Amino acid sequence: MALRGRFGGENVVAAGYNRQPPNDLLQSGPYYGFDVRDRLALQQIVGDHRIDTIFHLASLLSAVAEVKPQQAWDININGLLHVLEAARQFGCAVFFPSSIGAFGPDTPAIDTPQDTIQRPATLYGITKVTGELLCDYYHRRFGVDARGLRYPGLISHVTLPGGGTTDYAVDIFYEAVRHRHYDCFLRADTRLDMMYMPDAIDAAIQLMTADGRQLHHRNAFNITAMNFTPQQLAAEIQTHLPGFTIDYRIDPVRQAIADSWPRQVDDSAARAEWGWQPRYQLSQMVEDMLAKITVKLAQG
Ligand code: VAH
Repeated sequence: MALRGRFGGENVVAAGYNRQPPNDLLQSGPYYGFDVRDRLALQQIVGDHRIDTIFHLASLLSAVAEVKPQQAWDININGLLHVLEAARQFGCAVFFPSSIGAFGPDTPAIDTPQDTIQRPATLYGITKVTGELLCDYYHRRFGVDARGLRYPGLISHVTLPGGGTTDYAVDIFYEAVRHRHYDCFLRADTRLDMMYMPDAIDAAIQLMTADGRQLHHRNAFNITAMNFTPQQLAAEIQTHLPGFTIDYRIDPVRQAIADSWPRQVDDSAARAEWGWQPRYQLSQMVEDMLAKITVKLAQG
């Protein structure tokens, strides 16, 4: 919907598979329900609509990918390959969402450099590193204008959590509004980079509309907006909901995934090469999330 607000409903083709699309998406422009592993369906849509840029977001996330690694490889890699092949065939640009999950326990965890070791410990992270390499290959070998961002945990009041390790930073708001209490599956001191969804969307559009000649990197840019622990997030929520309490019931799988990721990345390359500058910090994000989710839950 953000792309339609920016470029016009009829100029943005939306596609999805797993979830029922919201009515505003169905009513504001073309929508297709199909599996990104269906190469022919993808090529048909890209060709018929003369797509010029593909924002490719289909992926299984970190925690669910550890449960279904073979399916995650199929969706995350073969889906991307089909997107890159369609881009090669029809001359499209491609946006690829990588992740801080593309780093692993051997990566410097503080001020993680733009160019550093990437040996992720999860299948999800392996698909993200592979995706970055594949996108750069298609740019070098076939001239596809592929660009990407290593997103931190993304926080949205629109999309419900989808099986990621950073889902706690969304779940907590629903539980805070509903029950004034949250049982967090990560340790209180688990520090991770995070970003509010409006910033994440703006960053993708800003990267894809930047002058490609100014880019020294492409896949993918480190990017972050804020950095906090569950304890700090809970404390900020308590400034708005004084009765809110949090407990910790650790999920060892997701804790191990979070512990393998950087604590805080250096995103100076994104700031220098295409002017990245986040708008939302912790307090503004919490205030907006609580307000939006209060309305959402009141509407049923
Ligand atoms: C996940 N939300 O938790 C995603 C993201 C950095 C985290 O890649 O899997």
